[in-house]
Amino acid sequence: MNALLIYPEFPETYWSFKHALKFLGKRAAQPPLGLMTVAALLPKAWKKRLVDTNVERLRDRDLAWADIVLLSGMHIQRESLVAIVGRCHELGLRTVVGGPIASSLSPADLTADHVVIGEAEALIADLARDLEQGTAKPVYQAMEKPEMATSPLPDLSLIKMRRYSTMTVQYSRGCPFNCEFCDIIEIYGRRPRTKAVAQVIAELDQLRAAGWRESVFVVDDNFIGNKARAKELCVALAEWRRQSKTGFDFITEASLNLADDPELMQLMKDAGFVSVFLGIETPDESGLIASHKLQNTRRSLLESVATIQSYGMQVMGGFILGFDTDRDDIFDRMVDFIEKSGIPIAMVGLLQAMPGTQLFRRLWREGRILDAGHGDNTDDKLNFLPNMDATRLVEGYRSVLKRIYSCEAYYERVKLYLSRTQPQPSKRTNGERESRYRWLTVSNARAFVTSILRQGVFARHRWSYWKFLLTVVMRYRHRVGAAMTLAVMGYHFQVMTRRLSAVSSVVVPATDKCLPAEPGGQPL
Ligand code: B12
Ligand code: SF4
Repeated sequence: MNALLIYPEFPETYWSFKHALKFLGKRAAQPPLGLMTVAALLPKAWKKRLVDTNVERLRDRDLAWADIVLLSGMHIQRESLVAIVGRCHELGLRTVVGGPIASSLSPADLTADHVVIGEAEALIADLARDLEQGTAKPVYQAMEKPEMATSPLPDLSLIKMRRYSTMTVQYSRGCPFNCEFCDIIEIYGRRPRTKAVAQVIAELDQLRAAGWRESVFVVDDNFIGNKARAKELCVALAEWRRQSKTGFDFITEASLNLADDPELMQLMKDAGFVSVFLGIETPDESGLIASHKLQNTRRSLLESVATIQSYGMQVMGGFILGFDTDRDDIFDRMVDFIEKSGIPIAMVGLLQAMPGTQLFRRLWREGRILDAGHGDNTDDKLNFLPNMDATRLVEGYRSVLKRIYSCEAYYERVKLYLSRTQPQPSKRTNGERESRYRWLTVSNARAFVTSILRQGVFARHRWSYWKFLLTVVMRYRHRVGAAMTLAVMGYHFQVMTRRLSAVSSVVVPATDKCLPAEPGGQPL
């Protein structure tokens, strides 16, 4: 069998980082690890090719080569996915769709011949056999959450590595918490399952052998879901960095209770974690309680963020507007919080009721669901009827983005973050201080020059940019690399915010368009 694996295109969003990636000469942030894993699970005798349409074109001759097409994706990639499936069907090619999108939308919406819901490890052998024999079923649903020990070394040979800014490895799946709006726990479960440490080290060795030297994103749903296992990995990572003399910088996602564990933060620092994404969601405690995000309550959120930053880790934050508990003052409170947090990359989204979540089920019971949504919470479209007046909510959301991504406000946050991460002797490499110029890779040097031209010469806000650079050089010389990277990221957010603000009309959902709520059932 010739198996063609295809990753559909992402639309341009806050999360695409598209305008920043151009500076680096990269085409996408990360490769499709799901498809690379599926490829490694398929029979050895099959020939495999992978086309990520975010970094290359899908050519007719790729399709002509294939006997079967396997696609993966998130909800947000639906439009591109359905178009590719249609193109395959015109050529008489059979299609299989898997990945998180298969958990969010009904098989009929995906239009593929075969849909696989859930993780592939336990069911791929059956699927491959049925495809070979021509007896494949329309829908395969994983009945269990496989142990991660069964997850293979992803097939790195299939991707064009240099076109991505970050490589990815996965240590665990699942999260022990219970946030109402979250679909992670519905798809990957609440029991964190981890790979063996040796599996992750093998993945890093593979990346190193392929010549990768830049950042690696540990794409866990919650890296500290099982703290003991996270510590075990950190110790091994620090040792691996020392022995292999490879200074990968690691990025990951974690819950805010990371701030409660100094040992874990120190181990993460020693292992080379430079950045962590936290779901903060809202400064309003009643919103946190109502959405069951209890791990963020009974604490000072600002202090927790500052504690994590003090271990040299940049905090990126996820924020949500549109909780039922939000009042008119939520917009000012959100901006005030973000300003004080020193979180440059603050991903503020409108609440989305993702199909399959507890939130979706509740709102549907309450007759407030409009549709299955579109998978992107950083545009301004609502898929449910909010408590607050919808126009007020969308306008308030736009105003928050405008305020936090104005050049001045953004650079102030970067400076605040830099001030909290003063140079400390790093224990990363056997007590030696790492080279302060390690960040100066070819792509970073290219980004630096492009940034000077685009942001320092041609941009309207060039004076804010120069003022920022001057402060960095005078006060935070040890963090020039981090500061430049953030300046470039800021450019992406500024472009996206300008676009969103340019849309003058607010599309307000009509109250009579809600999906009918039938007792006992679910719409999807
Ligand atoms: C890294 C990551 C990203 C990266 C991009 C990675 C990439 N290139 O795809 C970044 C940070 C850019 C990103 C962005 C976004 N992301 Co994201 N992301 C992740 C994360 C943390 C890891 C993805 C990964 O590599 N997983 C590892 C692989 C091995 O797992 P997997 O893909 O699930 O694959 C397994 C199975 O699904 C299955 N499978 C997968 N594909 C296929 C195909 C076939 C044919 C078969 C048989 C099986 C199969 O087998 C695999 C092995 O078991 C996931 C969470 C997660 N646990 O996956 C969220 C996740 C995929 N992201 C999500 C979202 C919502 C987004 C955003 C839309 C954010 C937003 N709020 O707007 C944006 C969209 C990007 C954009 N341009 O706008 C959601 C998707 C939900 C959904 N139902 O669609 C997830 C699940 C997180 C969540 N909160 O629920 N993301
Ligand atoms: S902490 Fe994050 S991953 Fe865990 S349940 Fe809450 S939103 Fe989901």
